[in-house]
Amino acid sequence: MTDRKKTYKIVVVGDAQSGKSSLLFRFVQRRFCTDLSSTVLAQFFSKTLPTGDRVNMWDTAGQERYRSLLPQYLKNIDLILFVYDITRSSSFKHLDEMWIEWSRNHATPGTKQDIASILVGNKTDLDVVNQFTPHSKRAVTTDEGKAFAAKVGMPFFEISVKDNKNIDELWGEIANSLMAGTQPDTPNGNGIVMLKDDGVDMPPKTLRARLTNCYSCVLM
Ligand SMILES: Nc1nc2c(ncn2[C@@H]2O[C@H](COP(=O)(O)OP(=O)(O)OP(=O)(O)O)[C@@H](O)[C@H]2O)c(=O)[nH]1
Ligand SMILES: [Mg+2]
Repeated sequence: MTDRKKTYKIVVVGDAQSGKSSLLFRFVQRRFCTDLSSTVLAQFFSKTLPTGDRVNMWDTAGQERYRSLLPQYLKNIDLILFVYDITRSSSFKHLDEMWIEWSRNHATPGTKQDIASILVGNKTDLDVVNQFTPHSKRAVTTDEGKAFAAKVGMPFFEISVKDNKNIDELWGEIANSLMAGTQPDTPNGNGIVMLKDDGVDMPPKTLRARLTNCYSCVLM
């Protein structure tokens, strides 16, 4: 046994405007950021688990124009978050029609044999009916989300990044999933994630210069 810390890598994919960057901001900075611009290519976030293990998170651009450049961010990953917006059915359909298969075609596993996946429906705060909004903006029901999650074999969370709803629960699932079954003394599980020519595990200086932002935090 060794007490060397591990480094996990996760990637977040889904349609533009579904709230991927907002979610990672919420994880790392514990706040809802209202003035985010649409992500250009990818952004890097990092957060440390209570065990001291690090979770490096790549937030990818949902806009189609960047798609051909994204596969490099899917190398050596441990977990993928598939995010859709519950108020836009197209963002839900595109997971089924495109994002999941596209990710499986390009992803390669990191510290573990299998890549875990979690389905996330965001913006539940818009599912309200009151005197100002007589109709809910929800376009994808919870049951549809659950049924799809069952079909593709993923845990499912409906969240509101804005209202901080289910965010800790989602982070808990991510942490559990990453820590489950890790072999501390195997070559792939010894806590050292090597930079590889064909992949991106940490933002190297050249790449960092091209990224719009890099965020890091050591809070759980
Ligand atoms: N009401 C509401 N709006 C949200 C929520 N999460 C994100 N948004 C808003 O949705 C818009 C898109 O959020 P982003 O986080 O930039 O979306 P993205 O998926 O990163 O988009 P791309 O970078 O273009 O792929 C922004 O205006 C956010 O403020 C939420 O939980 N509720
Ligand atoms: Mg973004």
